[in-house]
Amino acid sequence: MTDDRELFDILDRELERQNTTLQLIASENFASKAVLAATGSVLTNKYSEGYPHKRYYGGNAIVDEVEDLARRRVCELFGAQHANVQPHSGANANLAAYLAVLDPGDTVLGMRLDQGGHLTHGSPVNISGKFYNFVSYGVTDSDERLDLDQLEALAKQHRPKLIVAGATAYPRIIDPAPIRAIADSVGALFMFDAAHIAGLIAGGVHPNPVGVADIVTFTTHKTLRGPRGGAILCKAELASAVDKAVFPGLQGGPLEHVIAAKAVAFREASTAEFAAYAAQIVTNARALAAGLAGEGFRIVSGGTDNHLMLVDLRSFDAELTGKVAQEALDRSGITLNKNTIPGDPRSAFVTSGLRIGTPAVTTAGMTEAEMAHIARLIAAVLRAPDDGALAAEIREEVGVLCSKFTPYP
Ligand code: DSN
Repeated sequence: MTDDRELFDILDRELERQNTTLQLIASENFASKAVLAATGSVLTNKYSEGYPHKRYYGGNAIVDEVEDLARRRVCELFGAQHANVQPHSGANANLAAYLAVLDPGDTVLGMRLDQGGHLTHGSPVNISGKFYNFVSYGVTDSDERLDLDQLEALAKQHRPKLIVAGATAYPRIIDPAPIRAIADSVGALFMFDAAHIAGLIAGGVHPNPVGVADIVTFTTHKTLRGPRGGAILCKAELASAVDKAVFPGLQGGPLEHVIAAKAVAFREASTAEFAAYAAQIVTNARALAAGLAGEGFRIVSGGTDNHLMLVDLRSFDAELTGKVAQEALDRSGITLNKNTIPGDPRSAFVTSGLRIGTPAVTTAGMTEAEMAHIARLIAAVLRAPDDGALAAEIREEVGVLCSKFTPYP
């Protein structure tokens, strides 16, 4: 197929890494072969600015079928009135949603980055925080859960045009209903960023914000297990504004090969098998959190309702940072990321916590017994993070474990 060994040898090594080490990054997953095939298809060759049946270039009749199929499937999956499947990423989907309903300088409520929110929810270093007047809410000190009282008080004080819910590092269910009520009480629009939990919603294990929120954005590659990309669902009355914001507002030619892969993923996510997968993600996350708690780690908010947990390392070892832990675990074949925890005294580059997710290992077929094993491996590494010989031993044990659960045999 190719004589470009220089590049494809590198890809072979990445395949080997994914097959032989533990992937515990909460936002990652293993897409199916059908998703990979669509992503690697000839649709990458086609320019199709515009939308189905209204394109700027010729030759798009077949592309139109692909994009129509993706839009129809995702609307059916989530019960949406309108879908835009063109956003290249979750960040682009969020920015397009803002562009659709806000003017520069408008006030928006979003979750604080260091309490679980996302960069695009108003961080000062992101365009969202530069172009719009974001005011941040967070979690309570007492139970580390979304502080709805604070959200309501800030909404009354600042009268935002938009309230953004959703998170990138928050382990609990986010119920859209009370946030809708707060938005209504101040006349705000309500956007739900479901990037992390789209697969849990599709699988019926988390409440569906579609129909409750005015706009729902999400990524297709996390719990939803599709190709890397984003999407927007909205009420019919916002369809035209959302479409105009994505193109020509923000993006150029859509990635129709990725849209084809999104269509594949939406079909996969509509099956009973996927619902069982989504439930197992949460079962596994709870088992892993319980195993880690048993090893002496404090789990932020006391547990998890979704695909991830935040681990406070200080109860295990007051000196251990997320940075050191991430690097030590990486050397041992356990891939995850350092993360700030609510009220973290350390910076985002150092942190006192880890974020650990179960979507990928669940796709690989692991269940509660493997979660207990992984908890023991993590604790063993972190008891002696500088021990190179121990890292090599654990790396071998991880390899044996992964050989029984290989995502791409
Ligand atoms: N990088 C994604 C995550 O890990 O949550 C969000 O942008």
